Amino acid sequence: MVLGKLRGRGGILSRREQELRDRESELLGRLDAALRTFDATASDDARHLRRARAQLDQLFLLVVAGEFNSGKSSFINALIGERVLPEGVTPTTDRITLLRWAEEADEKAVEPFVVHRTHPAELLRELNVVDTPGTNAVIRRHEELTRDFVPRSDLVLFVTSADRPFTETERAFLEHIREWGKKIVVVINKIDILESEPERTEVRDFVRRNAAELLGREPEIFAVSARRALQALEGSEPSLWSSSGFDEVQTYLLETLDQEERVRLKLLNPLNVGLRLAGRYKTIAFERLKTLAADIEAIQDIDRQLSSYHQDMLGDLEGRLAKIDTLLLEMERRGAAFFEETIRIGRIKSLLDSDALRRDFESRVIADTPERIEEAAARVVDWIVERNLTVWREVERYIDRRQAEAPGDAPRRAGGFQYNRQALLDSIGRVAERVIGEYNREEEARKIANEVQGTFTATALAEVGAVGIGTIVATLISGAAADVTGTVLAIALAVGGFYLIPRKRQQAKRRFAQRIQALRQQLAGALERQAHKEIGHAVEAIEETMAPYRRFVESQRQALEQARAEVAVVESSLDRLRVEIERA
Ligand SMILES: Nc1nc2c(ncn2[C@@H]2O[C@H](COP(=O)(O)OP(=O)(O)OP(=O)(O)O)[C@@H](O)[C@H]2O)c(=O)[nH]1
Ligand SMILES: [Mg+2]
Repeated sequence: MVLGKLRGRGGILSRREQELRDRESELLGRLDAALRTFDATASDDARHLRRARAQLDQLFLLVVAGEFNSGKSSFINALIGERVLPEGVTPTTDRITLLRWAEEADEKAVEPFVVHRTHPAELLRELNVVDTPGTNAVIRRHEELTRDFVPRSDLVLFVTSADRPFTETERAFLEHIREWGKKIVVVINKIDILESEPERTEVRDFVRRNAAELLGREPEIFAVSARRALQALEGSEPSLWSSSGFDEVQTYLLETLDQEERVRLKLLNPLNVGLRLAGRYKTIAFERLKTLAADIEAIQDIDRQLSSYHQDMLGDLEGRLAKIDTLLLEMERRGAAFFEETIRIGRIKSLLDSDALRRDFESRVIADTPERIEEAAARVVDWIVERNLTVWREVERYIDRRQAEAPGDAPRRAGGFQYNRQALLDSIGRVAERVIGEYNREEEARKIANEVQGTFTATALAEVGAVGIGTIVATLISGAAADVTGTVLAIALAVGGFYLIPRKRQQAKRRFAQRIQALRQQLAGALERQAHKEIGHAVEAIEETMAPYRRFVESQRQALEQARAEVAVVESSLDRLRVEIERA
C-alpha cells in the first residue's frame, strides 16, 4: 500500500511558491475590491472569490463529488483506510464533510451544512478530503450544497458508478465544474459488479469518450471497487485489495500528483476562480455601460428638448401676439378714419350729441374687438397650457423607453445597480404620470389668465376683480372711447376757435393711437411674462424630477469605467501569473 511511503512534506511551500502565492493573493484582493462596484459584495460570486482566496493558505483540497449512491463516501472510507463516513443505499450524505488530519477524531459544524471532521488517517496529512452530498437526488438542496462548494476545490474527484456510467445529469454537473476551471479526475466505482474484463473495458471506454468530449481532453480515469478495498482493509479478504484499483488511485494522488503538482493546482484553483469572475464582470461592466450610455443620451435628448421647447415657445409666442396686434391696429385704423370723418366743421351738430357720438364710436371703431382680443389671448393661454403638457409627455415617453431597456446581467438585488436605476426611472415615470394625469387644463388656463389679469389690475384697473382678460380689454378701450368723445365735445364747443379743428383732429388720432399702444404693450408684456414664467416652471420641475437619475447615471458611469479598467488589469496579470505557475 502506498500510504506507507508518504513523504510528510505536507503544506510547506518553497520561497518561490510563497512569492507566487502572495502575488496571487494580492491580485485576488484587488479583484474583490473591484467587484464591490458591481454591488456583488453580498453575491455568491464575491463569496466564492473570498473563499478561494482564503483557500490559498490551506492544505490541498480534494473534493469528491458525483451522483448520489455512486459510492463517494465508500470511496473516501477506502481511501483513508477506515469507515469514517456513513454509507447507504438511499441519499445518505446530507452535508459537506471536510476531513482533515488530527491526533483525535472530532467533529464540528462550521457553516450551515458544512462539517469539519478530524481523523488520524495518514493520507489526511497530505490532503484535505471533502465528501459531498450526491447530485441528482430527490433532495434538491443536496446538489445545491455541492455546486456551491465546488469553487473551493483544488481537485475534483468525480465518482460515477459502473452500473450507470456517465448519466445526463452527470454531464450537466461536470460542465458546471469545468466552468470553474477545475482539474477533474474521474473514478468509475463499483467495478466489482461487472463480471468480465470486456465489460469493464467497455464501461471504461464509454466514460473516457464522453468525458474527453465534454472536457476537451482526456482526464485521468480510475476504475475501482470501494467495496472490495474495504473488505480487504477490514481483513475479511485481504486478497481483494489488489483488484480494488486503490493502489493506482493512491499512487496517483500521492506520487504522480506530487507536492509540487499539488501546490501548482492549489495556486491555480483560486486563480481560475478569479479569471472566471474577471471575465464575467468585464461583460457585466460592458453591458451596464452600454445601458448608461443610452441613458445619458436620453438625458441629453431631454435637455435638448427642454431648451428647444423654450426657444420654440418664444418664437411661437411672437406669432400669436402678432394676431392681437393686428386686431388693435385695425381698430386704430378705424379710429383714425372715424376722427377724419367726424371731426369736421360740417359735422358740428352731430358732434354735440355726445351720447350718439359715443355709440357711433363704439359700434364702428370698437365693435367686437374686445371679444376677439379675449379670444386671441385665451388661445395664447391654452397654448401655453398645452405645451407644458406636451413636454411632460415627452419626458414620460423617454423614461418609458429607458425602462424597457435594462441589462440582463445581475439579479435585482435591493440596493444594486438594476434596482437603483429602475427605482429612479420608476419615480420619474410616476411624477410624469401624475403631472399628466392630474393636469387640469381649465384650471391651469384660469390660473394663467388670472395672473395676466393681475398685472393689469396693479397698473390700470385697481378696482377690477376676477373678470377676465376680455373685460379688461373692453374697459381699457371704452376708457379710450370716453376720452375721444370728451375731446370731440371740447372741439364742438369750439374751445380755442374753429381754426384749431384740424389740429384737434390730429391730436385725437394721436391720443387714440397712444392709448392703443399702451394697451398693446401691457397685454403683450403680461402674456410674454406669463409664458416665460410657465416655461421656467415646467423646465425647472422636470429638471428637479430628473436630477437624481442624472446624478446616478453620471456617478455609475465613472465608477464602472474605473472598475472595468481595474478588472481588465487584474485579469491580464492573473493570466500572466498563470503562465508562471504552470511553468514553475
Ligand atoms: N457493489 C458495490 N457497491 C458499492 C461500492 N461502493 C459503494 N457501494 C454501495 O453503494 C451504496 C452507496 O454508497 P455510498 O458510499 O453511501 O454512496 P454515496 O455516493 O456517498 O451516496 P450519497 O451520500 O447518498 O450521495 C451503498 O450501499 C454502498 O454499499 C462498490 O464498490 N461496489
Ligand atoms: Mg455519501
